[in-house]
Amino acid sequence: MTTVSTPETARVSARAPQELTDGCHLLVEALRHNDVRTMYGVVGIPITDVARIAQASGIRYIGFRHESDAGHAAAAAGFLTGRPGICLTVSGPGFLNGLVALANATTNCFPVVQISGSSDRRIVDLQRGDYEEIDQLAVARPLVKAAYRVDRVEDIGRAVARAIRTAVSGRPGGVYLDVPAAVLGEVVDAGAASLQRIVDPAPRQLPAPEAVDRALDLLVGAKRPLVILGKGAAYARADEQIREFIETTGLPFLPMSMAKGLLPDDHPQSVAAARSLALREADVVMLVGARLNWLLGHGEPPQWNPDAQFIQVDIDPTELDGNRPVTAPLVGDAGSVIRALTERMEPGRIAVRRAWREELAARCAQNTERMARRLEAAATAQPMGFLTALQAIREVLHDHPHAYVVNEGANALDFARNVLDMRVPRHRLDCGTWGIMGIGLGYAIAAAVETGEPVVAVEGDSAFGFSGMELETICRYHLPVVTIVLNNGGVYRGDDASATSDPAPTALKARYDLMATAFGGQGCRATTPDQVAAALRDALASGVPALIDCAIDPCDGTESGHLTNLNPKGVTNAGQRTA
Ligand code: ADP
Ligand code: TZD
Repeated sequence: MTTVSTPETARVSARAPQELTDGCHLLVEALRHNDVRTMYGVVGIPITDVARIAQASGIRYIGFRHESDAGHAAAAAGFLTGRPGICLTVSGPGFLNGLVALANATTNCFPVVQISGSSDRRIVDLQRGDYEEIDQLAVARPLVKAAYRVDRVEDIGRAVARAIRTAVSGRPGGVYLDVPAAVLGEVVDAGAASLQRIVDPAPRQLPAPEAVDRALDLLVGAKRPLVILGKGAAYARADEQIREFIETTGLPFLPMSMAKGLLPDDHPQSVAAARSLALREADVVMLVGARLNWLLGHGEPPQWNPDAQFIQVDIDPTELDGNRPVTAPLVGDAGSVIRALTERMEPGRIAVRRAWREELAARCAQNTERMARRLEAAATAQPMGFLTALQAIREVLHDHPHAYVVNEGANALDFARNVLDMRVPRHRLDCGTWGIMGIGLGYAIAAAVETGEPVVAVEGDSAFGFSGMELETICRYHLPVVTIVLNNGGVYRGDDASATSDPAPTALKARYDLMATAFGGQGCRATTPDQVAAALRDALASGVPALIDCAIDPCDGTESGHLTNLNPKGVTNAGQRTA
């Protein structure tokens, strides 16, 4: 049994020893004891009572239609609050449904704990055929940061503490906590089961002074320096330190998609509009909470300068050197690292050369002008293209800088990322590291629940379908979420020819606005940009759940969006090599 020393724990443990409790109650108490305020899940055997007890105890329980969406919601809650989101699932298939989200959260470095009921161990382990039988711990383990099982009711406090600590400390990730039905039902003296409140769940990690000086020396000698901010930098909540460092050094920066808004997109040092040039030319690149994975072309030429030297700020040392050698590793949390850099930097020592600033500025101006012309040409297109609808959305969002933006799809993602500017940190949530579809409404629900701010989910029509049933959840909880479906009638595009009388593999067809009205929300079909803007303005003003189905030209967009090159080439149907 765990001993505890905080006053809160003493109060919990000091109850009369004859008082009885059980696994369900203890689990909820353990979560409350560690400041869990919200839980996302789908109920059923054996965890229905856990949800009921949680709700009665003051934890907000949000009931979903599918565990994957509940898991994505918990993951987004983790990213947005810096505390692990909690997802509750039933055993077997419910557990498996949640696992995609748990693995995705691990990949994205979001802290989350999936707590799942599980079937009778004595039957599962001999594969005798139990209700929802599966060896959940073994299945989860390779996909998550850690997987634990509680085998005795008196270990629940310890297990919850361990799961939360693991999810949120170091590089955050997904933790699986298996609680067999027998443990949930086990009755025990309340006095025999102590709770554990974890102290300093994600301790600061400071870099060594010599590592800081090494990085500073590299920046001082750089001719064409560049900073890349990733979602790890956004997660670190070091907004002020990062802004001060960027502004006092004058370094040009590029935000990755979920780091948009960490500094406003219209910041004069942002070189997002000159991205290709910046990557190709930079000679010293400082990565802050961003990995050199496929999203950054693995740091390789020709996209990157073959002679570039890297400074990498990351909380996880195993991330370094995987793709390009790191000349100046800075291992620690981004807040502590940036503070150390600022403290040890002599004023004026880092100065960005004029030639580099001017080269970037000229390219930014050129590309911004080119984009403005594209937008102008698309502004009144009929039928609407992606850019037509997105301009209308951009105009409205300009007056709502605190609205959260959730974004998924292929073309819907690529266009919206470029068109929708962000001005506030951690207000954009998207497909992330895996390029996963299905995060949309789960992320949107969590953003609304955790922050109370309005949420606008900009969805491709295929992407929306993955979590579309959660529209009912949004309506049931009266959440201020506006879902905008950029409906071009298909995966990628809506104009593929079919080889048979069946629809083409990419074809889709629906009036999504009717779903919203079916669930008691506002539904609207928009065919012009004025209608899109008016419907969005109304929905944001009223704060009621709404869906705007935007009729987009089926011919707009490209196969796989910006990722066409990742499709295998092979031969055409006529046996020719694909170009
Ligand atoms: P992006 O997709 O935006 O480029 P990635 O998800 O690839 O970002 O990278 C995020 C990185 O941030 C991960 O390597 C993770 O270890 C790191 N990270 C997470 N939290 C912190 C933190 N508090 N401080 C520094 N690095 C962090
Ligand atoms: N399944 C999952 C879980 N993730 C995926 N990324 C895919 C399938 C494949 N996929 C993409 O990569 S994008 C996409 C799918 C199905 C949908 C694209 O169509 P859309 O967006 O309607 O959402 P656009 O704007 O029409 O391109």
